[in-house]
Amino acid sequence: MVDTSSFTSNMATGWGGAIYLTQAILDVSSSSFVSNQGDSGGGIRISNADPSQIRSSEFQSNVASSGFGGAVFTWGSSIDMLSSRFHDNEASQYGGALALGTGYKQVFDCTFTDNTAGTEGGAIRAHVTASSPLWVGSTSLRNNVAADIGGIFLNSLPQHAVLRNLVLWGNGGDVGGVAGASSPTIANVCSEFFLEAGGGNLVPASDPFVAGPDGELFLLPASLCVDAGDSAAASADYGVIGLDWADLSTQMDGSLDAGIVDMGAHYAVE
Ligand SMILES: [Ca+2]
Repeated sequence: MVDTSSFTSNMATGWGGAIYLTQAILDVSSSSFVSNQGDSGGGIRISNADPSQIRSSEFQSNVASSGFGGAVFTWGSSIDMLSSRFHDNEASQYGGALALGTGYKQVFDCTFTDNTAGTEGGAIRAHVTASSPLWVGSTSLRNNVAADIGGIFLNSLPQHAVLRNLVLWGNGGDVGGVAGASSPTIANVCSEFFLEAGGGNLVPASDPFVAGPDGELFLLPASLCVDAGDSAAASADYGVIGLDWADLSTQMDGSLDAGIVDMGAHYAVE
């Protein structure tokens, strides 16, 4: 267990700049990983580590110098990524912030900004199959960059991925997979691009975000993404974390989310 810890400027010539864990459970909370570097998993690399969790942590400027997952690279591991922020991480190949391999994967209430991948998935690249599904909920992504899909790249069988209550802007390709792949379930998503008909998906006319002082992606009050989410789904997702979205804010002024849930990541009010 890692709690309230800082890992800064560590370097590995192999996997996992700060942490490499196999056949054990990773439980990280309220910690920061800054400017660490490894071949793959610039911050953390885990394999066969069930069930692992990363919560309320920050990953900034970590680098996968010759492989995958600038911040975190997983394989054979179920993992919950909860209420964490990923900024300016970089992978030479895929998964600028997260490269998620086999295993059951959830990403809830996370913020991804300015992450970069050389190939696929500037923010997230996930391997998705029936036995390795992916859920991404109440998460915000802006200005992530990759040669192929700056936002979320779904490898293999995207129909086993569910994306809901997300806000994406400036990723130069928000969600995608290999040519001809099946479609994920996309619902109540606010995106720069038309992603999927129906399901409450919206295309705002301009950038819906305003950056907060600590790397938050707040929503502009008049944005289409406000009061447009799936409240029941958000309640289920935040329930995993033991939180209620109505106690959190998507707004720079700290006003609590009321009425219908807002799309995207939520933030604690100081
Ligand atoms: Ca609301």
